[in-house]
Amino acid sequence: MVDFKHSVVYQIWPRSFKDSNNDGIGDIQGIISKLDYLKNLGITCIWLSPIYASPNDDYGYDISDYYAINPEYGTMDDFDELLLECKNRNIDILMDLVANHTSTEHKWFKDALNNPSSPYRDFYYFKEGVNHREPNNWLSFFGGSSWTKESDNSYYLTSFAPTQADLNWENEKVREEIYNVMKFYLNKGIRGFRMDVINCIDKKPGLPDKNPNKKGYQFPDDYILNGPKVHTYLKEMNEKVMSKYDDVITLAEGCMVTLQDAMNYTNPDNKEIDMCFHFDLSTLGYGSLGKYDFRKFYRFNASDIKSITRKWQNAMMEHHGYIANFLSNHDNMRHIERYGDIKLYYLESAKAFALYNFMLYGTPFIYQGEEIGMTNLKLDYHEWKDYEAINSVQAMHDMLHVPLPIAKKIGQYVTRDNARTPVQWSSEDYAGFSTTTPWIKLNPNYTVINAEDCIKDPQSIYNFYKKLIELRKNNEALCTGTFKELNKDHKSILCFKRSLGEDEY
Ligand code: TEU
Ligand code: CA
Repeated sequence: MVDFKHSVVYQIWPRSFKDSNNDGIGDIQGIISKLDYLKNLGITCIWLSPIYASPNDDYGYDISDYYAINPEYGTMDDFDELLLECKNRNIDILMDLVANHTSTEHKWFKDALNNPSSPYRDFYYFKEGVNHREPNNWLSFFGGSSWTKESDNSYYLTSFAPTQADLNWENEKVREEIYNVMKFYLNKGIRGFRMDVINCIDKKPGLPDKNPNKKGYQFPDDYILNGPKVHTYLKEMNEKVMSKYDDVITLAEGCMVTLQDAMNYTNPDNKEIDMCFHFDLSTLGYGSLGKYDFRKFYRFNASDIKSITRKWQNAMMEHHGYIANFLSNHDNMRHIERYGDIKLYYLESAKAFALYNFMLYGTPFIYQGEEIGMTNLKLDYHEWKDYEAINSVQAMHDMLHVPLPIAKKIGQYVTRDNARTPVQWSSEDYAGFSTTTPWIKLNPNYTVINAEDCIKDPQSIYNFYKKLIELRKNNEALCTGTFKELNKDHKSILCFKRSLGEDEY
């Protein structure tokens, strides 16, 4: 059994991982067929992005039934088979727990909508409008108002897409329902959860306007992020769920966690969760309104990376908190181009950042395809699938008066679709992902960038990742040793020492 500080986690975004039945959509049997590939790479754990029933407005992050598998991905039997096949290979599974919201197609929400006296109305935030406007001025994460209209003067809170209705965690029945979902999957034998936007589950009581004197929608920031009760709920969840099982692994995802929040979530004395992501690297060069705020032109330099690294690594040394380190995920363009330069230094970019990620204190995460150096595909607007990108382009136009062609260019640069093109398994037709046209455009560079070729080439990115994983797994100092920065004032070289007793890297 591998604990969370010794785990090496591989994120699978199932829709684009591997298609087994040739409908162009990745699926569970596809994942099973690649477990030996993953085992060979050396990873110890898989984080599965959502595979639950979902209308797919946000590709699984809009769940319509927590107890059913999305039929496009397979059945509950397929999932049980995946669990068994992982168990046979000593690979753990973390599932995505999406508990801040459900799809508006969820039976709770449908009942709430169709039945005025439904007990499920209090599962969500329904509120009267004010002066023929939304109940407050909160800006949605995906652009526009955070509220969706129910009828003439009634709205419900949707902090992400309009079909993702925020759950009311004040209602203890909501919490019980979520804990039951967790127990259902833990009883099946999964190892734990990556908790989607879990730092959003405490909204400021009364849901007041943010910056009431300012015009236009305002990002609610501390009114919905890292509220005091997030800690209360996580402690309760720990007591009622995690503590009842052996060795559960939990990971909090949430944008804009401050250093102090993260340390509080993960300090073992607080009995909340094991580890936390921070987004300081992925949001480098964003304007104050987030990813689609291009006013800083996504610019940054090596010193920025150094100071972010220093800040988080030192915090863990001082506060007993713990983070997971990642470079890419399904929400961002691939890091090889964001932080590196694929024209001049393709291999070097991939390897330098991998080395960085694996040598840090904190559990390393790999996003599917990064281990073979997959790159971003600049999709044409009509090929986009990502709701966030489509809506944010419109919002940039409506709210900031950015001309549409420019808004689309920005969208093309940052859209999540960049990281969601199918995994390139080989140079065969359709990259060995499928035998038919995939649901999203395939990057034509699969003829030169693909897993099959990478495995054969000793100098490849894949083989570099494999060595790094082995190195990390066999050296305690790299997992639990201390972090010390060595040449703090150098402008471009990041240098640090990991040590445990006599053992130093
Ligand atoms: O993302 C949370 C989140 O903060 C996003 O707003 C993210 O920063 C943004 O998409 C970056 O472009 C999680 C999931 O990872 C994401 O896929 C979901 O869409 C979102 O929650 C809602 O469930
Ligand atoms: Ca399929």
